[in-house]
Amino acid sequence: MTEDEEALREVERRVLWLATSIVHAANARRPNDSGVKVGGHQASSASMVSIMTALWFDALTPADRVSVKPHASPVLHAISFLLGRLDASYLPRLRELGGLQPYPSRTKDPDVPDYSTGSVGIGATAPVWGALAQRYVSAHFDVAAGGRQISLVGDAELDEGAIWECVNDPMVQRLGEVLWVVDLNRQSLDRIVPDIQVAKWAGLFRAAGWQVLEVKYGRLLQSLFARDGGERLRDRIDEMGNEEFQWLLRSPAAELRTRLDVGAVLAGLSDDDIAAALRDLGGHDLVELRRTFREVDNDRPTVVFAYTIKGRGLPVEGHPANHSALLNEEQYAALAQALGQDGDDPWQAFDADSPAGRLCRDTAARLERPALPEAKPPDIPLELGRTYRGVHSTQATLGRVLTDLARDAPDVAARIVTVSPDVASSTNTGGWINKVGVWSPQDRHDWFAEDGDRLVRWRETSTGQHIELGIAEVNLVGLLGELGAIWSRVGQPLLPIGTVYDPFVARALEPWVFGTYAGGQSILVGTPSGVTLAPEGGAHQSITTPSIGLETPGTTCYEPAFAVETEWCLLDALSRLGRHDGESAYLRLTTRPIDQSLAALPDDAAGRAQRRKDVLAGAYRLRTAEPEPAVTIAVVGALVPEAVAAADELARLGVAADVVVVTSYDRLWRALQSRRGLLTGSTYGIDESVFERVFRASPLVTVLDGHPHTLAFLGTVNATAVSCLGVSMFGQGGGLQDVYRLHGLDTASIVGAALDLVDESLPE
Ligand SMILES: Cc1ncc(C[n+]2csc(CCOP(=O)(O)OP(=O)(O)O)c2C)c(N)n1
Ligand SMILES: [Mg+2]
Repeated sequence: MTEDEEALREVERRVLWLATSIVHAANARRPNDSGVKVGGHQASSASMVSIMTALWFDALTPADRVSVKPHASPVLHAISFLLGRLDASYLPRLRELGGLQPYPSRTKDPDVPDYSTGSVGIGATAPVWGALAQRYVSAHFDVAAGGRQISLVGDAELDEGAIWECVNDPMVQRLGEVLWVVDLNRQSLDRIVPDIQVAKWAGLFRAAGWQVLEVKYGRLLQSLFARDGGERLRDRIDEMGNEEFQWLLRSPAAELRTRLDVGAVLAGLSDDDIAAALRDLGGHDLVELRRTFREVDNDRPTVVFAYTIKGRGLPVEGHPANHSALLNEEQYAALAQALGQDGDDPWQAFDADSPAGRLCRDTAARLERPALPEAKPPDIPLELGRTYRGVHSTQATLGRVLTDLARDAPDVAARIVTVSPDVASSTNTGGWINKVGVWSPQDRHDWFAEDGDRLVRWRETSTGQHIELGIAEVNLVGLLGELGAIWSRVGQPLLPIGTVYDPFVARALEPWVFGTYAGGQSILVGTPSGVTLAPEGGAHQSITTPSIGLETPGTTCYEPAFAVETEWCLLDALSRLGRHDGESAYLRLTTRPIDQSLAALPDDAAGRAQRRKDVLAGAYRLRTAEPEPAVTIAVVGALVPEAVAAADELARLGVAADVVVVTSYDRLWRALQSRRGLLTGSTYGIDESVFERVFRASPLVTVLDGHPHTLAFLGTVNATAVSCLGVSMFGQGGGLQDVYRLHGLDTASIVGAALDLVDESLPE
């Protein structure tokens, strides 16, 4: 072994020790009076030690970014410590408040990782979307291209649909900077992964245009294969299922010769030699790993299947139940002895003058990244000054505002990037796309350029600003998250807007929330929403999304009713992106055309400014009953015409009704929490005075094209009775008024609910 191989081995052993100790300290050494387990994953970490040592201490460049499988976070921290990026005082603080996070976290770990992971499958795909975001930003702004985007993936993560949706997207097969290394330890959480999956996976990757590499055998096993009769041993190992291999790993060394039954090739080997050979997999052989990483192509994505043993080097290695297993004190002491370490003083870096110490120092210098420029998001105008006359839907307004921005605020428009999973035209972003073009990493010929019969001109260039994905909502939010995090990676903010049919927000929900958790800032537009898309039917009707919008942290949800409100809300959302104190937004829109005169927008500048302020605070009073309301109708979005008609009808019946338009139940809820001193999270846009301005004490009917409970909290604003109208059953296609009637959202239902409340409130 050469001197630098020996140094690398030394580092590998220390990384195993530190990673195991980080988990041990959290569980066995830190006082825990709650009885709740602390946890951590020593076996999952051990599985990845050699791969990560070979990457960091040999293969990586400073431009490369790596997403590490969630359960190997201790390995990442061990490496950070050895590279001088993490203070030793953090090492005993895994899973402690303010300490090291259970899974790599970009927003909370002191040694900031390149990607947050935790939800399996999502962290694995993030670097693919990160690669696209990096390419996009370097095609449009002064940002250096390049750098590999690497995922270190657990083999059971390949069960996740998100993986295959991502691999399958046509844009992905061109991304030569993408490298996935699969930690093929044949184990998931509960079990040994059945049979042999790797041939199937390799075929899927190849069919999707990826380079597939394997690092399967260590050099010891390879030398045995080269002996006389070695083929028999190789065939025996290749053909055995995962379960049998794991069983052999757990078998006593003395039994292996018989259980393998491969004849003469093992002659002359001791039982312990055979046990060592069986464990000699490529994913634990630094030389083989190094060699394999050098074979990676640059013109297509690559997946490396690295064969490993879960728990390698620990007493639990290969045991089917080792996922959450923790070494006991005795086992820990034995490990300390085997690795020449001290369990009572575990946090040792290398002597600076030793070969391993020099390797750490040189690696730290090699991977040093230049300081980032400060991200400066553009100033976003408060409004665009357009007058919206006639009939408009909020969905169509979205497209209009985007094209207006391209004309009136080019520095803002230059940073906008829209993304759609095959619904760009049906969500009304066609005009914008015609203006800015579709982005493609390479210019592509438009075969239909001469065809005047198309709503969207599909001009694909490296400067376009719309990214079109296949129909996979999970991919949409994956890309949105990375476009929305790019400012924190390269110092250039983007303003990403994704459009999706509102019912499919739920399909993308968990990865969308994860992207926000990980620090991505973007705008998701769900449209059309609710049952208002009436003829399109029950399959496309969204019901629970208002709650999702209200309850998702780090996200402001708006549901405007009129065009000008849509403009204000979108501009407000844009002004929150690409900044340290920023956040995401979710806009719930609809295709229902509404007469804009119903908005009764004040003509004077002060009145208009006040309306805008109220809209962004979450609600404004549209109708004021004189002298005071017997009932208030609080209505959201598409249902404003029914609420106004109901107020007219009530007036005819001698019942005075206020109409309040709720534009952000999210901000209203938070303002209410704030009023009680209970607000946690962002205070941006929260205005407690909105309640005094807008809501007068009277019984309240709430009307929402979504689940009725979402607005129930409004009854507490003035401690009044409240009746909540909304959608609580699966619907069906039909005319708009028929559907509203079916769900009890039509004018008559609102009037009925209001009269019931008024009756109840009358003195006996
Ligand atoms: C979306 C999601 N589902 C389930 C889990 C719980 N979980 C954590 S690790 C794991 C198995 C991971 O196996 P693998 O990826 O092979 O990693 P290993 O620990 O074997 O390296 C599961 C199911 C999770 N973190 N995320
Ligand atoms: Mg596994």
